Amino acid sequence: MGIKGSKDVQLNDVSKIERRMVEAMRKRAKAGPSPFKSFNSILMKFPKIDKSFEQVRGVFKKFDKDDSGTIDLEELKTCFRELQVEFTDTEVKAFHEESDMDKSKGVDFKEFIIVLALVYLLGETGAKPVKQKEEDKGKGSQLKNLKSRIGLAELESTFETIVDTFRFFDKDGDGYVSRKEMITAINEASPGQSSSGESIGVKRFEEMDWDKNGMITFKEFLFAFTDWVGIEEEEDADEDEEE
Ligand SMILES: [Ca+2]
Ligand SMILES: [Ca+2]
Ligand SMILES: [Ca+2]
Repeated sequence: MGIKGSKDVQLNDVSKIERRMVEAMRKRAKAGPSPFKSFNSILMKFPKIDKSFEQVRGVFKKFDKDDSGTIDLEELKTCFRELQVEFTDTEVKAFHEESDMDKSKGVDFKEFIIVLALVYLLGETGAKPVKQKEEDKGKGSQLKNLKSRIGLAELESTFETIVDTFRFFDKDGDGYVSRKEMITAINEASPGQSSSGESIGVKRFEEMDWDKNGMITFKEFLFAFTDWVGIEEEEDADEDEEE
């Protein structure tokens, strides 16, 4: 009687990268609570975050060799090679697929930020041993390489800020933001207006839950976050939904 392990079905559908990402978030949560105490303190970081994302645009353009507006798999392989981010071809392909949110077979600028964030987070957890050259020993993780190569010193702190923001929402530290957690966080941001806080929370949650599975992963969070801070696509400006 009863089907054993039916709860695991969903987990099996989760990609390896997503699982590693969830692990990375859980590890952070164990280390302590988010330094952010209010949503307002997060909002104050937005201009700085936006600025560092804009710096990534130059990197994106550099690796979009054919100027197509997206980075295809071959271009991403070149990118990783030149940044000396050491992942196997299979892994680069997985990163590419994982970050291609709209499954358009190319990584656009916003999706490229996801690639870099995944590289940063997963490189850092040491989930996979990284071969380091003798002269790089002691200089640290892949990100250090990444950072020095592309000269984006602010990107590391931006990713940290966004991870801390995610952790502000992920109250129970399980590596996902649930609908309830989103509503709680939004309510904290506007105390005394619990009914509007709740509907805003639901709206934000639905915006962020890209695959509509009832959980927000860090990837989904980051993807929506790039809109929050005001990144704009160069060509087709997204039509804003009515508030
Ligand atoms: Ca391209
Ligand atoms: Ca959670
Ligand atoms: Ca989801």
